[in-house]
Amino acid sequence: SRIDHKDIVLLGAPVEEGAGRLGCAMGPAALRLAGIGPALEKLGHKVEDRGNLAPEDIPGFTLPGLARNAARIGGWTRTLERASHAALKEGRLPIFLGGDHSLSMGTVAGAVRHAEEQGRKLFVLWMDAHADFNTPATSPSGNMHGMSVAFFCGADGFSGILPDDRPAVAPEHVFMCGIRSVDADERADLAKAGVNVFDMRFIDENGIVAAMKRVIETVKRAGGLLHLSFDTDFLDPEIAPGTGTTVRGGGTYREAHVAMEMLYDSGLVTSLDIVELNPFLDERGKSAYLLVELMGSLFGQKIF
Ligand code: NNH
Ligand code: MN
Ligand code: MN
Ligand code: MN
Repeated sequence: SRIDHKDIVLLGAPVEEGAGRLGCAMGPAALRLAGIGPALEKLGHKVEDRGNLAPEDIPGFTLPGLARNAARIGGWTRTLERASHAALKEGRLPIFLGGDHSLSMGTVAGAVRHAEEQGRKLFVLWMDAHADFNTPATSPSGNMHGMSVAFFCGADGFSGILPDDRPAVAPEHVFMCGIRSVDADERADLAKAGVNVFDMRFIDENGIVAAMKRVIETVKRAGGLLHLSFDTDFLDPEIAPGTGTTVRGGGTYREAHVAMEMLYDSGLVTSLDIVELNPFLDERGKSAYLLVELMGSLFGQKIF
């Protein structure tokens, strides 16, 4: 078999209570229907679809501040943290089929625990219109899909979801790409924490290739692991309407593809989330098919 083949596991995470509107629970089914498994197999990878996960029950759990459905999201976080850690420990490349972006609270927490056990650093590439750096104290909406990065970077305000001694991701190891909607307190916290933000203006002025080169070089130099978290709303709503919080001026078709192509060539991505696909809002599978096509580029599909 090909030497660059990956042992991929698909894990459905039909969580939708972290978003402001329902429908993301249908995301895993839509990605499967759009052919994610066969697309990756066709590229020479071994793909094992383990079906959908289910959240742990944490009856009565709440968080101080504004955090809607904290018990449900806390339960998903515990389940996904274990699933992510276990898949990486087995030497697999887990692809989490979302589901809203709160699922990254668990998937990234599991990945950083694994990285730490390996004596490696975990880097996160967050491709999104939004920074998802709110906390229950700063969030204007209370939607936990807008809090994932703050959570896995160890921000205050989330205690009781995971044990206190779990490792956090260093904010300087987080790279955000495509950002164009940030809340007021969130902006101040991002700057204070030192997260690397390639916003849409950076991409307009320098190109997405410059942003990706910086990410890839940094991770390579550190010998790090790289978790890619791909929010559907990174993409421009003209090409990906099937998501709940569209923001105009997003990544183009070719910007998204070349980013995925560069990541494939780097060989660095060790875990992945595909999130915020809301099939109820999509147009005849357009966004689901595009996401599958982009995953093709991320896993070795060549133009020529
Ligand atoms: N920043 C907003 C909030 O916290 C929106 C977050 N929505 C997202 N994030 N889709 O990717 O509610
Ligand atoms: Mn193998
Ligand atoms: Mn997001
Ligand atoms: Mn978003």
